[in-house]
Amino acid sequence: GQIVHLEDYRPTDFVLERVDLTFELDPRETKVEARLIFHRREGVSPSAPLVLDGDELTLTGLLFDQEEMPATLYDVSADALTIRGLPESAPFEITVTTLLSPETNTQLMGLYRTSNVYCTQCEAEGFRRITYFPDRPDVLAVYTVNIIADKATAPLLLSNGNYLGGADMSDGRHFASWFDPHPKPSYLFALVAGDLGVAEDKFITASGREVALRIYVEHGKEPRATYAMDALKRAMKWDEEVFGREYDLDIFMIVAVSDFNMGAMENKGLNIFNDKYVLADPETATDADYANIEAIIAHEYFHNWTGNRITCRDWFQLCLKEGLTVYRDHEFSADMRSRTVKRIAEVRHLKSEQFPEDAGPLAHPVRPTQYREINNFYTTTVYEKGSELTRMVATILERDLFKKGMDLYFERHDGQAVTIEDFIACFEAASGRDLKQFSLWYHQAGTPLVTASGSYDAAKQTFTLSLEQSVPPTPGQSAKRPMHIPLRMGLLLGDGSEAVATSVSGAEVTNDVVHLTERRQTVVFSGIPSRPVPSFNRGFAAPINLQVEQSADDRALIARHEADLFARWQALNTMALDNLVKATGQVRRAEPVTCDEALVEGLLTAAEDDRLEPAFRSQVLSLPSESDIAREIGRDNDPDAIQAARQAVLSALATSGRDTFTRLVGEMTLSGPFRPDATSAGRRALRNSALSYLVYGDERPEKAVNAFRAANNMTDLSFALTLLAHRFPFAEGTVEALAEFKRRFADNALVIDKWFAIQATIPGASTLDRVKALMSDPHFNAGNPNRVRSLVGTFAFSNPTGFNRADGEGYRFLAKQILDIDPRNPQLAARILTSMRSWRSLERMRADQARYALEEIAAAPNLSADVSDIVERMLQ
Ligand code: DPP
Ligand code: ZN
Repeated sequence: GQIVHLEDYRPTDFVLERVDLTFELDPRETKVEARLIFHRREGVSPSAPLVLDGDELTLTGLLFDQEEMPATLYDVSADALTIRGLPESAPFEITVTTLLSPETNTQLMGLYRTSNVYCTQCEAEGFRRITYFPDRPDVLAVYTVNIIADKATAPLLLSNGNYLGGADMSDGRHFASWFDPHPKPSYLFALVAGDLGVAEDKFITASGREVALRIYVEHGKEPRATYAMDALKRAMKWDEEVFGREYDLDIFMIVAVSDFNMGAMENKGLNIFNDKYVLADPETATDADYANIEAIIAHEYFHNWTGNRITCRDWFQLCLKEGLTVYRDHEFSADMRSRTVKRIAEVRHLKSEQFPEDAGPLAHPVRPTQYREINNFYTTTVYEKGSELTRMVATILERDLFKKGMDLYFERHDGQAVTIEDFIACFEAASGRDLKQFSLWYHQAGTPLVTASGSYDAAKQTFTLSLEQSVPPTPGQSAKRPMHIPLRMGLLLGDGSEAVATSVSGAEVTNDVVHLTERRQTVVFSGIPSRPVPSFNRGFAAPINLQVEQSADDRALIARHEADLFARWQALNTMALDNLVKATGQVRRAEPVTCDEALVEGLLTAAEDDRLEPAFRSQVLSLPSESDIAREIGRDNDPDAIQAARQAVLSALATSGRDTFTRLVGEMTLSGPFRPDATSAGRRALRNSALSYLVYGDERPEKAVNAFRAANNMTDLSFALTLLAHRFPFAEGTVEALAEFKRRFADNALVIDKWFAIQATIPGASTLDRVKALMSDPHFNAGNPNRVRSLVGTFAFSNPTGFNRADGEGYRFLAKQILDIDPRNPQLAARILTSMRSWRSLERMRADQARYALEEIAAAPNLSADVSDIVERMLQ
């Protein structure tokens, strides 16, 4: 693939006015007729040809104003249809007819079949697999879609917009027509045809319009769409109340399909979802599943304004819609649940997924300037870091001006395809604040490091804070400029109260935000009566790494008294991380592992504090993961040592806290029917955290077996099974529980995915053989992305000791899988390959083995653009 550069952007030569599509659906021979009305853009040379994108298409007809196009006037190549001799300024019509085979489309891009349902996925460049088209997001047009299909197998015919009408035909087929009045880019096109059940409801908008809501699922699964429907209605209401955004069509549809590369897709009026993020009931879905469904239903719905009504000028601007929409769904979940607990979960996710990406060979700016394969830029940097940037704008501007900026964005750019610069300009206009330096966050990759040190002058009653920032070099960017970092912080006095400075000098300070804008800055707080303990980065307002010398006692003070609960969790988590890093060194030097008294004390005090909500206490008890520890260590990592160290610390905590954990398991036990609300979920989470310490503190599997037997919902059941499998992988009780779980849920692929994932994450070298054996299980299906992700993906991403076996077998296994998946589904292969993104931070022997495996992939013939782009960047 060619490298695409942001600086090469220019508008199309021809303006697309209207699109009329007619699909005659057939599993192997679907005929697509596209009637496209264009005119030449003013100022474009009269000899410029019309170039339309295509991918794996069979062209069977080409008309110009309904007349056959002479062969001398067009060329077809592998990826383009070029038409010459077109009118200088008058509008004209091009009719393109193509043939496709949905059934053999294993890439799951364009039009494909899943469980006998026709469906589409067009983002980013899938529409060109349906017809020749100017397939780019700045080409907005109004679409009419006619669908013709066999009525018996496809009684349901859906597309974007509003239903126009339909009728039976004489040959057993029928048709339906849809019209979408909102101009849209081709990536938001959708079509679904098949035989599905439906859950129905309605929503009355703020201005009193009635919107029909429909969620289509496999027949018989309608009751499992109840929670998704509830989440949808809450999302629609929230967007009206918080962002002033109303829905704009008469109908909103969601279709759940079982083969899908992404989580879901925000097609105008017709969202298509991975069924994993729609279907839920207490017996089969965990609390995490419910929370994900709520978040993703909301995310896709919110795209209707941030993405659809206002879209991206080009794919470099992907964060314009994704970062902003993730920010919106985070705020929604925070309002639906506990804001603090939600923030902790977000930060854990950001640090475990985005920080490693930003520190490795795949690092790229939130707004990149070049790509070879756009599918590889649907990254945690674009999404999660992109969201953090929007959050920082909100922090810098504060609530009212942020809202004013958002309102201006919606007003100024509705119906347009715009850029990050346009977005930022709205906040500058609304606030009068210069955000030029802040914009560097979009352009400079890498996680900034802020180093802080303070000194107290008792005579002058001043606290002087020295701050230094640096952004590490990343691929293609060696030197970085200082950024505008909004550092939220407080100064705690010895009694836990917060010091109020009489004046601050050296940096702009607004409320509790210090605006760090220079490489080195000194901030002086006056009127501080005694030596304060600074608490940095409240709410994780800035996505940075922070380096600060702080004693365990100071951290404990923050953990007990900070007004910002997130900062309390952060203090304890940092204490735990420091201890785990130290313990890893002890393991590698063959010294006994020590667990600090302050850590034990801090964790148990918070766990027992019933003024704190259970979900928060559960987060406190959940230690940093093995990959968190590896990231903190940063280089020469030995996953076995990290695992051993973490186990040792866990056991020490289990011993010290046995009474607390036993009591919590009892106190947090719920009675009555399962309810998926955040409060109940929090109690289950705390109970399970406490239970896991008891199980890790015991040599026998009974406690976990009993928990497995007693569980009456999927959260508790899968948690108990995980404990059993991870702590006692070969115990009889584990073997039985695994077999029983599989028997009980044999007809539910989404639950079997949990069964695969639990086994794929069993620590230790022997899990590779287990994973290989599971690939021959009849429930495994190498063609289904959810199955592949649960088994192969989970093993590579989430099993540090199993995957990073010292002998390199884990990497060789992955290489083989990648080469096997790639010809069928390049997007999936490339995504799973990114699990190796931190290979350079491994110790020498493992890093060498990892490199050989990557080189083996790189040397394979006929690699997709997706995989070769990832593997080459990883080896660079
Ligand atoms: N459907 C994916 C998302 O919403 C890509 N747009 O993030
Ligand atoms: Zn999105």
